[in-house]
Amino acid sequence: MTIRMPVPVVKHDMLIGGRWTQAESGDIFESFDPYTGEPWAEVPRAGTADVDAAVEAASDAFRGEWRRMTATARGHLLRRFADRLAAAAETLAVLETRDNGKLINEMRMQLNYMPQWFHYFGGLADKIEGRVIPIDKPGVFNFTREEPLGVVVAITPWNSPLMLAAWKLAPALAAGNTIVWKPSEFSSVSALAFGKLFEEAGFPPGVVNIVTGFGHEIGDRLVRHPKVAKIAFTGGDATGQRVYQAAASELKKVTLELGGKSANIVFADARMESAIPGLVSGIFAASGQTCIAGSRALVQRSVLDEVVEKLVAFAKTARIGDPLDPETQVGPITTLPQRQKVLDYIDIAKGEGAECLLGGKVPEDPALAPGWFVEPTIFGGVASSMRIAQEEVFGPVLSVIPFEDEDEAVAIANDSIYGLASGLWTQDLGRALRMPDRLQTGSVWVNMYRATSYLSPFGGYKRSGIGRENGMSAIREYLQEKSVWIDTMNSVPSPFVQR
Ligand code: TXE
Repeated sequence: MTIRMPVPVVKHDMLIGGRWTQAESGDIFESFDPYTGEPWAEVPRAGTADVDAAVEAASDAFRGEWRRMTATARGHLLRRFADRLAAAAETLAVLETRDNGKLINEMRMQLNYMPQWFHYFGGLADKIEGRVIPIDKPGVFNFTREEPLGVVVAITPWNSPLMLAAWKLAPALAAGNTIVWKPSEFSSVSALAFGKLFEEAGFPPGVVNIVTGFGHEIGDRLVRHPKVAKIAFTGGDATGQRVYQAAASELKKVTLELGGKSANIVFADARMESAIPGLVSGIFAASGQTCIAGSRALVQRSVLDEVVEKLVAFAKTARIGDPLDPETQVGPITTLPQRQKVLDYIDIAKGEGAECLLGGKVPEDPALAPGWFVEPTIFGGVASSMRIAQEEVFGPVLSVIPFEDEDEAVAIANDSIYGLASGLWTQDLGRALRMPDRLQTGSVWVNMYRATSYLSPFGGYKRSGIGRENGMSAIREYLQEKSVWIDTMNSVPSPFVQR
């Protein structure tokens, strides 16, 4: 048990056009520490006037020095940012943990890894090449250019605030776009510290702007602003749908990453020493607040009793506590409404007849009472048709669903509106190669879970999203191709016939 020293509440500014500023209205909102349940920071509550100012600044920056900079110089800036980020990793990790309650170990891992995104995409900046097309028309030279889109709006959630922003900002900047970033109203503090590093690295003013505020107040203006070319969004699917509809009405491009209901499938031939911690890490790490949470454990019936017994025994040992304490394994839920949503789903599962095998409530330890905790919870007796097996809870709640054979495992795994990720535990090589072809998800992990990299594409099938983040595919999401035609023969065309 750690004793936290109280920290003074700090008032932060947001970043618009290279200026650190309050909202035009002067309004602020409080950011809460989910472990203490107390406000610990004050953040500007941007309104539409601030959004307009940020988009104008990004639009001016897009046409200014940034646009004239060589791709090599742009890449160099991104790599300089990566070095600044590496130096600030520990400070940022602590800010993230205070603001969103995720484990310090997890945030350290994310922050120490994050510079790679800026090194990798910085390296790609000057490798974006057009093509010369062997065009079929005599006397014509045809080539393509890869051009940035313009102003990109990045809208990010609270669960991994900086990592999910890095996945958008690094490729978007490498491609030559400018940014207006709106972090979640539940986790804006680390974003503002991140913004300072762009300044230190030497990015021209207005290339990266950060507006803090509520999605329901400024989200629509951000998405619909006529000078915004693209929206890169991570969040819930209901909000994603709203963003997509607003973007569609203005014909804007989108990348959407919208969560899931991922199946973590254990076959009887699995190495149980790996599979059991794999199931636990899939759901209880990050208190289940990750888009790739393996919230459905599909277990082959012949080993169901053994797996459930070991799973419950292992999960029982998880240490719940202060997320800033490196010994803690399960931290609080980031937001109060989210905790209520998790508790509501626990009631729904009980009402549907699922059997609560572990947890299912707020911890009784009085030391944890001020924080927004829910105990790691495991339900047995779950049928795939139940709401607890179909809907994203985004909390430490695991549903165990039995299956007989491979066909049934595939049918249950794919019985979801989502398709973000799946996990598979088996020692059968044929099955390890066969199953990824049958699972309708953007990522499949075999004998591992919850791995992502700047090198490998990430995104969803079905309602889990549109487009890909990370790897070579990601930079294409922020580029548009232009075809240039040049007559090389001074020919005199017939005005009435298409060339
Ligand atoms: O997310 P929202 P919430 C899921 C999870 C969770 C649910 C709701 O199931 O319980 O979503 O969480 C901004 N126009 N995920 O309400 O609303 C908002 O300010 C434009 C999955 O916290 O999706 C924030 O910056 N933007 C997930 C961002 O959208 C709007 C991560 C995400 O918030 C907006 C988080 C609007 N009208 C939650 N309304 C994942 N995929 O990892 C809100 N926003």
